[in-house]
Amino acid sequence: MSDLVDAEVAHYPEFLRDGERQSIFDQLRDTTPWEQHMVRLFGRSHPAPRLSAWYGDPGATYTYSGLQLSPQHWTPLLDRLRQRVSILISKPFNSALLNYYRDGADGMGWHSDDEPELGRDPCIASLSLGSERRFLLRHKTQSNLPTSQYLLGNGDLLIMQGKTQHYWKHQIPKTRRPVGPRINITFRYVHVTRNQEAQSDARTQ
Ligand SMILES: O=C(O)CCC(=O)C(=O)O
Ligand SMILES: [Mn+2]
Repeated sequence: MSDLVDAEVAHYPEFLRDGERQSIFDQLRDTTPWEQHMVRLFGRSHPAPRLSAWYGDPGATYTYSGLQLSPQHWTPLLDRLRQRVSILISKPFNSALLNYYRDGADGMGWHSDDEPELGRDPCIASLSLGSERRFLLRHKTQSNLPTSQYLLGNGDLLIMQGKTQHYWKHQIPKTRRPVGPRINITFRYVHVTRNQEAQSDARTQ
């Protein structure tokens, strides 16, 4: 566990075994229906500097940057990874956001994973594959606290829980250094409202 104030962050380097990482990366890169979502920045819509896909249980709809994402069905691979992470930390997950950073020109700006459907004190489990990238955390109000950095390498798991999303923002900065592709999976638990459940029942009947 890190010693960051107002946060619970834990880094598990090499959570995935050396012998499985490449094939997991290849499968995710080649079989995921990647899309370039639009994101809103200062009131304007832009193509996100990365490719993404949303997976989850039926009804685990997620609103992200003003977008309503309906989940793809779990693949056997993603379901197995979800179970391994769940067993390690004894937490359930019903959805996953996949992000594909093709090179250093791709990244993700400062944000918190604090959408209302994630509820209070969400547990976010982030699994990284491929090239190592810097992951930064910045306190929202205490500007005297230094930015905290984790190097997320191939097969690493990072858990953020407790008050982390309330007090801290995080980002994957773009870089001019030559870096290869990276895929990140964030497992999340989306609280499905009754209304969404009814909609999803209606669709599956
Ligand atoms: O790529 C990462 O490590 C972080 C991804 C992230 O912050 C997110 O999907 O919300
Ligand atoms: Mn995030």
